[in-house]
Amino acid sequence: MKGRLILVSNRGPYVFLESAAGEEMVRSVGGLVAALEPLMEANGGVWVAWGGRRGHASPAPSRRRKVASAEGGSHYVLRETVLTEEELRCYYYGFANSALWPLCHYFVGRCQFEQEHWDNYVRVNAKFAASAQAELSQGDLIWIHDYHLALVPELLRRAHPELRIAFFWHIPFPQVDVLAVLPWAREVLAGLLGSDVLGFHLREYGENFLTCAEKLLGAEVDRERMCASWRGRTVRVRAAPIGVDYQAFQRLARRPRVQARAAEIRRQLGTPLVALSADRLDYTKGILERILALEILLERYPEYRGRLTFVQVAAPSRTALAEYQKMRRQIEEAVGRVNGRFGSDDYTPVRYYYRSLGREELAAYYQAADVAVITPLRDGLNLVAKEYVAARLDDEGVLVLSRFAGAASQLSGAILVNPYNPLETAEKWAEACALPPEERRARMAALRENVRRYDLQWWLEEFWKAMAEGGAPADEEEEALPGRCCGEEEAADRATGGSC
Ligand code: GDG
Repeated sequence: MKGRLILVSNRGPYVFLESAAGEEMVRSVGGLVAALEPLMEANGGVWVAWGGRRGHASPAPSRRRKVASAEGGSHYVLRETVLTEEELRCYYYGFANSALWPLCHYFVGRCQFEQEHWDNYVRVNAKFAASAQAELSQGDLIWIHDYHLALVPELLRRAHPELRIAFFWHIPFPQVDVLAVLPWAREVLAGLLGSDVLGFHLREYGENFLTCAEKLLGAEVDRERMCASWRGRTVRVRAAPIGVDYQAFQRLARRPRVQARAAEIRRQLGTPLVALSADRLDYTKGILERILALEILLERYPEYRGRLTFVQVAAPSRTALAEYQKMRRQIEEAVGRVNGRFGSDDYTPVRYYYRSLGREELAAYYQAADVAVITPLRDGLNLVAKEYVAARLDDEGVLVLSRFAGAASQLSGAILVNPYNPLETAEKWAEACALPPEERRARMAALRENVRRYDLQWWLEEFWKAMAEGGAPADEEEEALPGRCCGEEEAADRATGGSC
């Protein structure tokens, strides 16, 4: 690639905490950072992001620092965009997380649409665009991430008509009837159309985008070639589900320390069966519904009482929002109820950890779990499902996965459930616990093959290819992804976008 890569995302790899003792850099948790930091560590470049700092009445100018890779040697530049308390409240907690996030996950009733939030969203997007522009040199490639920064492509395009701009949208892109509810849907669509290449996990999300661009904005779209023409430019829509660094997870899983810790976890839990989920604490992740499903399972299948422990790791997220605080209380009440109903002096059915674990500890939990129960109500993709598979060293382990996670259309081998139906989830969860060994191994072997093949590197290469093809239509055939959902062919089609 000529030029450097300039990544632009709301959350960067670190959160900066300021106290009387000075500044502390804390690693942030989330799918996007987990996926992109290895890329920056390997290739260098610039990462423009908000550093989690708050409380500045008047914003300091952006700060810049070098971040060395974990192995030393290479480094990348982290340029921090500093936001005021007001901007954070309105742009981040407001428009991004109380309007776009619920809307794109089909929680229309949870949406709050406030003019003040939108105004700040516009202002903050301009701030990120200015930070990126300050770093720009000839030949650089800009790669913007996620729903917080939908206006940045158009803002940069106006200033630099020739700039190469890619965007990846990490969450679902909703159907037109849902996006139409957003008072600023046209502005968001026009913002995204400033890109050359617009990436989504699934073809279905890309198709939703094209329909929205056509119906709400009047763009000309070509669904076969997956592109939109708008203001004299062609924008290619690509679908490629993000992968995980399979080999890195395998190396992590092989560490004697991780294996010893996995054995210790099992010993401490003390039951022959261990089930696991790890999520940011978010209503989209279906944590409460999962606890209810476990309650039904223990009610209907008394043989699992005393034999099955469910570990729920809930990483704190968006804690300033009242509805997240309320949800946390509801989850903790449900955990207490299930433990009260089915627990005893030497048995705790649910182990609930409200904290973020270190990578090694998380890998040890992945290894210790006989079953992963990953049942979001809606999820763009879900990396935890893939990480669980990548962290296994043999063909043991069963993945129970929500139909409404983007990963479901790719991960044949998983047992799919409707997370809105706790009875079905309980039944499938029990089935997973009792799966015959041959079926278990066949399912896990298929999962491992898929996660190994369509890994992070594959995803990045898809992105480089799409960027190299640029905005111009091309006709070549693409390799299809194996998948399921509505038959192999259709699923493959959904998972990889056509080229335009
Ligand atoms: C968005 C989309 C899409 C979780 N707990 C801990 C921890 N994690 C890490 C996991 C994983 C990441 O956080 C979560 O990724 P997900 O994909 O599950 O979910 P989102 O954060 O909502 O991500 C999602 C993703 O972007 C990528 O495009 O898949 O659909 O919503 O990497 O490992 N990490 C550590 N401790 C924890 O306790 N260290």
